[in-house]
Amino acid sequence: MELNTHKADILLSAASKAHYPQDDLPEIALAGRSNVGKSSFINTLLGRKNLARTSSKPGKTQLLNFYNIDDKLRFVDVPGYGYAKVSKSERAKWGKMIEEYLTQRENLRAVVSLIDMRHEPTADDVQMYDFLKYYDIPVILVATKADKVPRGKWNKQESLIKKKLAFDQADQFIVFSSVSKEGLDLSWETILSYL
Ligand SMILES: Nc1nc2c(ncn2[C@@H]2O[C@H](COP(=O)(O)OP(=O)(O)O)[C@@H](O)[C@H]2O)c(=O)[nH]1
Ligand SMILES: [Mg+2]
Repeated sequence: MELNTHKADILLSAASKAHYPQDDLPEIALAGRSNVGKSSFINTLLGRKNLARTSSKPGKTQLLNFYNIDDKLRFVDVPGYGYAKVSKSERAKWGKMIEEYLTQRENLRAVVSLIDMRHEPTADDVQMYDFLKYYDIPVILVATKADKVPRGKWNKQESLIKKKLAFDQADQFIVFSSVSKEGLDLSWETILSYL
């Protein structure tokens, strides 16, 4: 597929399926803990500085953000999980919104699941991965902030993450950095393979 990745823009934000785009363009969703580097990943893939907002104040976005890429593909930015300072009812609303999208959206081709490469996956990370596997949703595991991990430790961190997740070897694992652009080409290649 010929894709002009620079022809990208935010299309709309939605909280429920009544507001999702009404066509059959393929969608790749992005999920991860607040602050894992999700917005940075989107910006890096699209060669933009600030299309998806990056911030050090996590937990702000509470809607699904749909990005249109060259009228051929959409990224769907799922609000980050694991942010402590939200109420129980907010968390429940968030859960319903995510579940509705992930389990009912026919356009969905794969989920890019982002995990901080520096640490062992959290309980929330494991829960998200289990959820995706349970619903048979293809996962692209992106280990973020690789520039903060010495290269000599990459294999060890990869093993640690895979073990904790009971990682399915059928899924792609990508070491990524929005600073060094490590994993950029492989990320695109993998995403395009699901379209
Ligand atoms: N060193 C480094 N910092 C990163 C990387 N990706 C994101 N960050 C930083 O991590 C923080 C959170 O990033 P952001 O993309 O907003 O995370 P989000 O909450 O998951 O959307 C910001 O300060 C980013 O600059 C990366 O690959 N390397
Ligand atoms: Mg973000």
